[in-house]
This record gives sequence, structure tokens and C-alpha cells, in this order.
Amino acid sequence: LRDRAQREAVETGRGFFATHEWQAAPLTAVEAPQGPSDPVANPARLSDTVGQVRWAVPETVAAAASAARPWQASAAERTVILNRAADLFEANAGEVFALLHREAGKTMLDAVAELREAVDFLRYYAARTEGGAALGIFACISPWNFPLAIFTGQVAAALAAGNAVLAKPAEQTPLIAHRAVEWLHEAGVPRTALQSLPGAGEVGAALTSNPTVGGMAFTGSTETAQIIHRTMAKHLAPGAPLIAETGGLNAMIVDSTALPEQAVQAIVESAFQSAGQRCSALRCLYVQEDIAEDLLKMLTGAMEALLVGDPWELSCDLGPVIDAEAKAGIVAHIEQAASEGRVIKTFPTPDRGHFVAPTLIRVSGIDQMTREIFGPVLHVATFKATQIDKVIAAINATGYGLTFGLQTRIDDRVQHVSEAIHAGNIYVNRNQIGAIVGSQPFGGEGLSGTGPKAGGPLYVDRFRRHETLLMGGAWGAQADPATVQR
Ligand code: UN1
Repeated sequence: LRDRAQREAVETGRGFFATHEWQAAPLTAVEAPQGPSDPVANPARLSDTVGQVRWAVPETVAAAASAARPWQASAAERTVILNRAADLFEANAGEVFALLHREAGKTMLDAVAELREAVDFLRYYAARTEGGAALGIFACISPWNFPLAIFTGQVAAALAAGNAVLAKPAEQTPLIAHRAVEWLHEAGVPRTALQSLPGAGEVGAALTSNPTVGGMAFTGSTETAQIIHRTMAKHLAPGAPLIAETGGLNAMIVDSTALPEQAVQAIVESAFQSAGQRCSALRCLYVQEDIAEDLLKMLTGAMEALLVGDPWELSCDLGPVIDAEAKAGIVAHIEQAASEGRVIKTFPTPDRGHFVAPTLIRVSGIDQMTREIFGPVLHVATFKATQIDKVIAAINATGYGLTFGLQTRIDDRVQHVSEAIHAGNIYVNRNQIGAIVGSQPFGGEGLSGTGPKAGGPLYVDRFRRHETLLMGGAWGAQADPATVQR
């Protein structure tokens, strides 16, 4: 049945592919000033205009903030409305897939997983509307790499807690966020409780420095999170939470006991699915010296089989990277490595669109990597059996701690390595992407984020106040002193 629903959704999506143009604009509770408008591009087909976006500007933020009112519905009503939104997202699957392909360059595999995740976030947080009080206005700033799932996850958590939300989607992907907000409004979230502000950095800055904002959810780079943190400290109440999910320099260790086929599949998925544009993606592979030659032979063979191209084709494995700037940065990194003779393998790429071929680069260790390269580029280092603790120390020394992968058949090693590594999500004998709402909450440590994990039991609680109500005195039936945590 699910397959049939999916097939039908793909067919509906095809209707949106060829010609449909979407419109996005600030969705505010009052008439607010607006900025200029721009076309939204398709990263795989540069001649395709996916739609138009009218931008918010700092004045839009000010008007939206004054119009914002915490969501007055009861916890039970919020549950019903968020679940209704989940139904609407599912009912519009075809349009979601089309938008994810055309605006974000997502393959069908990624698009299906992303819709699933957005719906899961809505339903998971819908079940957690009880307890605590709204903080007031919550600002949500989300990235282009999960333009539906992360956008919806932040917004749904803030709404579940009863806040008013001001949401800024990434500049590259305003159209799908706009539709998501329309579905949330249609489900019954009032406009005063959810306003969306498509815009650039100045809109983010206006949100971060607006003293009426009571808390902030952010997913994006570590550097931007640090700027947000500093700005919040200057303008917002000291207790206003920052829930940040940021970058990573994610490693995998493959020792000589690993099952080669399993390791290669996990490596290919972790490094190259979503064209490597996940904060969870594998960036640095450590292979034990004894098996390195054979494993790399298998790995390059598997990479050769990956189909890079227009994600609209169902057979496509790797879509484009998000835009020209992203491509230029990744290509410069590959060229630098090539000039140093460190490119192990790369492939030709389609010349239309912002495509980058999957590439392997040799490094001496993760300490040679100074920053996260957000694309289909995997760095490879080798280690000797006796050096495993050194490798762990080098990985921890990066200061990041998002995902980590281990391929081994030694039980004691699983125990030892997983205890020693600092990372929010540790994956053993499988790929290291694709966290699942509820059963595998996702989030990092150190430079990778503040926690609590998205899709986990503690997440919504961070979006609310927890008051202690103390009652004393001798007054009728209330004579018993009571302490209530809420
Ligand atoms: C991100 O890429 O910003 O587990 C985070 C995963 C995803 C990662 C999302 N939840 O692969």
C-alpha cells in the first residue's frame, strides 16, 4: 500500500515538474514591509526557474515580532492541529517531491526520506505538547540541506511548546518552506503563532537581536552559531536558549576484521548520499593499513557505479550541490589536493548544473582537515593496528562531535572505541547518516552543537519555561502546601 501511495505521489510530482512555478513571500500576521523579489533556481538545470521569492527585510521582522502571540490553543488542541498538518504534508507528497527535486536538488531516495522525517517530527512533537509554558516568541533559522525536515522539526517543536514562531528558511530553499507554512496554517495554526520570513543574513541578524525573542533554534555552520550566540548575549534575556545543531568533521574507523562489502556500502552511503551535503556525512575515513589497498579498490569500483545527474531521474544516485558558490568551494578544495598529488580518485561530471563528482582525497589524518567540506568528497587516511588510540585522540581533538562510524568484528573494540570517542551519534557496522525521529535522536557535542537531540525526548522541553508553583497558607480545600513543577 505504501509503495502504491508513493508511486501515485511520484506521478503527481511529475505534473509539477515541467512547468509549475511557485511563489513565496513573507507570511505575516499583519501587513508588513517587504523586500525585493528574485527567481529561485534549480541547481541541476540552470535554465529552470522553480519560482519567485519576495524577501523579508529587517522591517518585516520588526512587524512580525510585534504581531506575534504565543499559541493560545490547549495542549490537546495543539496535538490535533500538528497531526493534521502531518496529514496535509502526506497528502501533498507529489508536490513535496517535485519541490525537493527542483529547488533543493534531492534524489527520489532523499526526497522520500525527507518527507517521512518531516511528518515524523510533526507527529512526535504533537505527542509532547503537555508540560511547561511557552517561552514567548521562538525564532527558527534552518538550512537548505533539509529544507523541509529541519525547517518543520524546529517549527513543530516550538509550536508544540505553545510558542509563537518566527521562522527563517534558508535563502536557497524558500519555496518548500512557504508551502510547509501554508499547510501548517491550513491545519489550524494561527498566523499570529507562525510567521515565516524568507530572507538573507540581515533577517537572521534582525531575529537574533530582537529583544522580544525568547529563544532560538538554529541549524547551520558552527561559525554562524557562534555569531548568533554572541548577538543573543548582547540583546536577549540571559536565559533565552540557543538550540544549535552545527557542523562536523565526521570520521569512520575500519579495522582489518571489518566485513569489506558491508564497510564499502556504509562508506558510500555515508560519504556520498545527498551529494555529501549532510552535517552527519562521513568526511574522514581511517582504514587499517593491512586492508587499505583492497578496500580502496572496492570503494573506487563502487563510486564508479554511482550515477551523477539530474535528480529528476529515478535512477540518479547523486544530485547536484546546492549552488555555484558551494560548487566553487568544493572544486577549489579538490584542485588544491590535486596540485599536491593527493587525489586518489575522481570522475567526470555532467557539465550542466552544479554537479561535483564523488572524490577520494588522501590525508595523513583528520588533523590535516581544517574545515568541513560540504560535498561528495571523502578524505582517506591509513593507520597501523597499534595506532588506534592515536586515531581516536586525533578525531576527538578536532573539537567536533557529531557522527562517528566503526566497522569491526571485535566486540571489545566496539566497547572501547565507542566509550572513547566524543560524538553525539556513534554508528557501528552500518552507515552513519539517516537518524530516525523517536528511535534514533540526532545531535552533536562540542563544536557540533548544543543538544538536546532533535527527535528525542528532551527536545521540546528546551522550547519552554519550567516554573515551580509553590502554594502555602490555610485557605479552604487548598490548605495542603503543594509544589508543582510544570
Ligand atoms: C544536517 O545535515 O544538518 O542523520 C543534520 C542524518 C540527518 C542529518 C541532519 N538527520 O543524516
